[in-house]
Amino acid sequence: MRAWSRPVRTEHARSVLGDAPSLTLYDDRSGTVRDVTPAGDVRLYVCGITPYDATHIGHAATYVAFDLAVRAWTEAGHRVHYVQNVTDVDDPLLQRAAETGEDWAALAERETELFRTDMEALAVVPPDHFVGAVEAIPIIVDLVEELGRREATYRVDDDLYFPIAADPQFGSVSRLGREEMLALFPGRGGDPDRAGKRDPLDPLLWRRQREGEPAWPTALGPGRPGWHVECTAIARHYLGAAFDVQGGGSDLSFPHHEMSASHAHVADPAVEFAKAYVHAGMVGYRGEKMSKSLGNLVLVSALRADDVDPRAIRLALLGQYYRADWEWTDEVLDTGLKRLSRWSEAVKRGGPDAGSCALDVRAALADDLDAPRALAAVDAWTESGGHVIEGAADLVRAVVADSLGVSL
Ligand code: 5CA
Ligand code: ZN
Repeated sequence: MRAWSRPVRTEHARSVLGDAPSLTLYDDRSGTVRDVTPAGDVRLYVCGITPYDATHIGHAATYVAFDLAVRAWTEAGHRVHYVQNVTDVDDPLLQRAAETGEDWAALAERETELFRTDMEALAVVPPDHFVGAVEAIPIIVDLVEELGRREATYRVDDDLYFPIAADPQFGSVSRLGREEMLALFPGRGGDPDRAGKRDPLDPLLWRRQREGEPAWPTALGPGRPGWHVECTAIARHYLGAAFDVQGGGSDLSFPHHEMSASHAHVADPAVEFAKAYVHAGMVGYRGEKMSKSLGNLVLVSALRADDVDPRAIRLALLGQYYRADWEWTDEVLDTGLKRLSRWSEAVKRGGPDAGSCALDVRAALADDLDAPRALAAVDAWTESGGHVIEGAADLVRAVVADSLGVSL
């Protein structure tokens, strides 16, 4: 499906400073911060939205975090191949549509469109391929058939499941113990109690058509795909094997990224799924994880409708370290608003030499996306006073635009 418009890139910082340093990221699978950047092109997959409600600040924080990575790689001279899915058919979407009486496809289309406008307002670089589950059904079916040929599918009634026992590497992505997995599974889309499963943790691959549910006629029979296999199929099809980074919020580490990787490991045991698994922390609001299912949402579109400058929203997000869990509050937004006005004034006024500020911003981002440290470097320049040097404000503007995604 269509993505959204690309924000303008000045390229000025790169022409003045040359290539930014190589990006290191915390890889959950190895438990270390490491250089995840290949020699040539970078291949990135980030799990996209399930479009049954509007983009909230938690989603925005996750996509802005991976946007910093895309920008850091681009500034370092890499071409980034970026793929993101849209889970445009799945239980939560169908449930919401049934509750409100809206057509499920119309709901998905409307919320996906709102997501596009929110991402564009936040100056998030769009993926090269923005792929809906519905349009991906043929490649998902191909993958399930491949798993079938490897004897890694079984029937429960007319539905198809994946036996986690087929994957000797199962558990290597999240590195959780079985008890922890069993505790998380039901709250994250799993159905441990379904009668007939070989293992309570086995995930659904293909759901046979039910009365009143959408279904597609395929070689697997009429039905719709399971969630994890959707991302495995889309990532492998558009990026190939052993792509560089699989990303999303930390709530996806298990089961979603574990299962997606497991499907891929069984479909082709000779290659890895992703080389690194990177997760953003969970944003909370009023003491709980911000989530569509709990309904404690701060929507990007609602803030925009209140005339909050999206650049201030972005700066508010960048003020939080991406890997930490944090709470959205009025003060977080206020800090972003104040920073935007201080920085805008400062670049108008001009300031001292900005070479070290620009290098500090790039170094902070290359160091596992330390945006708060990058902001502190710009704060220091804006507060430093002293002699106004020609071109200094232009360099600050450029690095803030290209690396941080904020046009002053
Ligand atoms: N469609 C699936 C992924 S394939 C999905 O999880 N959709 S979602 O709409 O629930 O979430 C979209 C993205 O936002 C995911 O990467 C998820 O991890 C992230 N996310 C959801 N809630 C939060 C939150 N409160 N804080 C930070 N990130 C969040
Ligand atoms: Zn996904």
